[in-house]
Amino acid sequence: SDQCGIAVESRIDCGRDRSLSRADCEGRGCCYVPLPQSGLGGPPWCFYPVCYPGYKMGPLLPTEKGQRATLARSAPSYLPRDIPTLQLDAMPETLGRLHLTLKDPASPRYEVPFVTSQSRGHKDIQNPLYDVNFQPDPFGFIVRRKSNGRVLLNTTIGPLLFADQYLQLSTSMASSVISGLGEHYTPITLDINWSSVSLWNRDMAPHRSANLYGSHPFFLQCDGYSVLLLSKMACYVEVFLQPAPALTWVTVGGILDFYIFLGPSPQSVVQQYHEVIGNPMMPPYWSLGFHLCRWGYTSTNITRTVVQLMRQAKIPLDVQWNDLDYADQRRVFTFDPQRFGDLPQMVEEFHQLGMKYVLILDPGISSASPPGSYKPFDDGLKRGVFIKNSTGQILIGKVWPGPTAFPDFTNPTTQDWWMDCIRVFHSKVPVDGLWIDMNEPSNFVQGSVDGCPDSDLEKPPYTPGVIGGQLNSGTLCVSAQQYLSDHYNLHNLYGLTEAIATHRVLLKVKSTRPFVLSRSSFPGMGRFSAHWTGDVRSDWEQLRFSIPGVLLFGLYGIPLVGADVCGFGGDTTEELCVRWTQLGAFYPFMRNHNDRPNAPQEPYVFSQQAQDAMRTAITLRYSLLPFLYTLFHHTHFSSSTVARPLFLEFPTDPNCQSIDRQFLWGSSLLISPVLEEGAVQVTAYLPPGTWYSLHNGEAYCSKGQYILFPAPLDTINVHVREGSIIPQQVPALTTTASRRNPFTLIVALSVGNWAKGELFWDDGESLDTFEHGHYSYVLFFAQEVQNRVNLTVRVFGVQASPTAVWANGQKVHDFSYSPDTKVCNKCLCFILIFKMC
Ligand code: MIG
Repeated sequence: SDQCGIAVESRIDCGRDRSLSRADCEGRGCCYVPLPQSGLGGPPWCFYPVCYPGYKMGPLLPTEKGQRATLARSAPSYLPRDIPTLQLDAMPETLGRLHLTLKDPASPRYEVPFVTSQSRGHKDIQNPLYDVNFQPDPFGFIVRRKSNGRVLLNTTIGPLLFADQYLQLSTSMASSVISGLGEHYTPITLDINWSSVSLWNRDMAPHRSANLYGSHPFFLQCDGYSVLLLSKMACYVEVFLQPAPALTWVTVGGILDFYIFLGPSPQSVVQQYHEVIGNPMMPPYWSLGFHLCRWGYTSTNITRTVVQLMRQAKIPLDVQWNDLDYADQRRVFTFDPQRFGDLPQMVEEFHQLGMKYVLILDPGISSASPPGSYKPFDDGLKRGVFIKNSTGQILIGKVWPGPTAFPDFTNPTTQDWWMDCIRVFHSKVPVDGLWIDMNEPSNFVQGSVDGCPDSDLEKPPYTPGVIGGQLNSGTLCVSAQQYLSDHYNLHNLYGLTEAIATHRVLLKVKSTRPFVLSRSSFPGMGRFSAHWTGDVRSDWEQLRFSIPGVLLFGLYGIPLVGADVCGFGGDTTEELCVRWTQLGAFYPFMRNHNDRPNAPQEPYVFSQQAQDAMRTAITLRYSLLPFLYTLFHHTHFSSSTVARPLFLEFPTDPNCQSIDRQFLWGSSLLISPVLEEGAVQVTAYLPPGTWYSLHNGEAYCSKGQYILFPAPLDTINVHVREGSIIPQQVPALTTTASRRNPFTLIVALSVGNWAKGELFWDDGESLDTFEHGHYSYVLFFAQEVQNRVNLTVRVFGVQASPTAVWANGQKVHDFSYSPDTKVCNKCLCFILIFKMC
């Protein structure tokens, strides 16, 4: 009938919960139209008719924050335990941000409390960028961009389902180019050809179509600029994508909670998203240096030797790490009395060298030590900090130390206990930062050593598309009890809550900017922690996919991110490790890390030629750190991205839409690494305009085209965008030393013969320097008039009148300083100017 005359690409699956025969399908009131190919993975045979009965919407009434309506369904759906009555709230929060929620008014369900949106209330919003229209029966809504009438979302294409353990909503999308919905191993744009992604945090080495360590239910429409976020949910979410283009959210609990961001540019969409989840933290300067780690530095002496060999090779190193090797029987908050007996002295030595030290901290607390011999567990037991099973006993799983209990970081008592554990440990071993691993949380047995109960929570009516097939695979029983709710509702928050607790402790203990590196993540984590992309393999494909991996986390508001340089799993090769070090020099977070059984991959183990190439790459990074740091300042203060996909900077250039083998730092450095074995050239896209080689200033005038560049083993291609000034500093073996070196500038003139740039500078580690005014802000402006380049430097925030100003090694006599505004004109440095082509 007409009701089933729906284009194949627009069919919405009526049998997601199980596969249906014709009779079952028609019994649901759905259309059954088989297709020549098998239904597996492709378009469904059983799909909803044009008009499928569902909720009916009552009148919209004004509230303080917007409008509210009640939805009711008269007949039950095909799902167990329908919620018959729902409350809809539509809340215009800013001109570009609309918030919609659908919940069960009768029994509150768990909502994530960590999202920090400050809504101003709709009364202040005069003329928003959006229009919302509701279809009352069956319920659906349509969001349009007011300026051009373009439909951004349309949920009338399928029914709303809202049962106790199954919530579903479908919407059309404005375009088929979509990014986000991490954490997954994908290119930067998602495949919408009948694909699906599962958001359920899991300890899983990155590979295709697996659910990985973090969950980010956020997507960006690269050319539609509409975005949707499902934020107050930490339970299982699955998203189905189809070529209509359309998507369907399915979740197994909680509420439906959407933010729609209207941009209009993709860059402003990202900003609007970060306003809701919170801007990223300002990292300590040293954390932008080079980090070196491996699982298998089995003693302090071995660890010391690593540092010595790096210094002998004259390769910069800011931060030396230790993995689990340091711990006594792998129990956190202890150190092995033999192999790591002098750990405190070793850390002290590293500090003397101007270096920092970070070590790993797993959440699992050994529960099997003899009573009285392991304080973190004994104390935690007394204070009731551990997650309990469904019958109220402490849930015991298995991780590296053997049987372990899991701290419940949603409990304030646990946060205090964590503080005490770290404080005591830190008083002996003054670590500079903490690496929180295994916090999905990871468990080597399914659920617990005693298994899990046979319940609806453990086995929801809908079988999730996760690795292992069950929610409790590789983690805790989801019926386990936490302070705020069941683990079912909190699972995806475990890493975030641990990161918050750990950040807070470091803040208290050190009173400087905390450095935390977390494997698991959730929206908002960038305020507390950095992230690495987990157990990547040492191969060329993983090298290539590390770029979208890193760029996507920038969109998610976690800009301090990198993949393990040279790969974690398997043996690297010299060539791969050189190329990875070159790319890694442009990850916002750069750490070389390796697994125990593999061939060593510290820079100094390779040939002289490879070492030289690595030194060149890392040194290049060090010289650019003032620029990188300034980008972090902007991201922290006004929310942008550091490592940036090209489409964000050039949204109207269709060539940029799916580029993820190259990326930008901010808006002015274009990085084009070699990602293929044996290659000594790279084909790189240059967006329209003039780009200068960072190495020799050679200019390329691009019409928006691919250009073939030489890329011998010692070279990574980096281009400077016309019109920009890049502040640099003479590199050194640590940032402690490089921060004392002279600054230099690269001035890349535009067609109009001008360039500008900026530098944010402070002591690199104090808290809230920007908020307290303890910083300098330098603006550079250059202009060429009649073959004379005139460079203006204005330094803001100079606390006292400088006694002298130097430029290119010569005293500047005509600088001026104003004590009122604390601005100094003409205050630097060594300058390099690139000429136009
Ligand atoms: O089950 O601490 O991703 O970086 O070296 C493996 C040992 C546990 C996983 C981390 C990896 C780390 C390793 N850890």
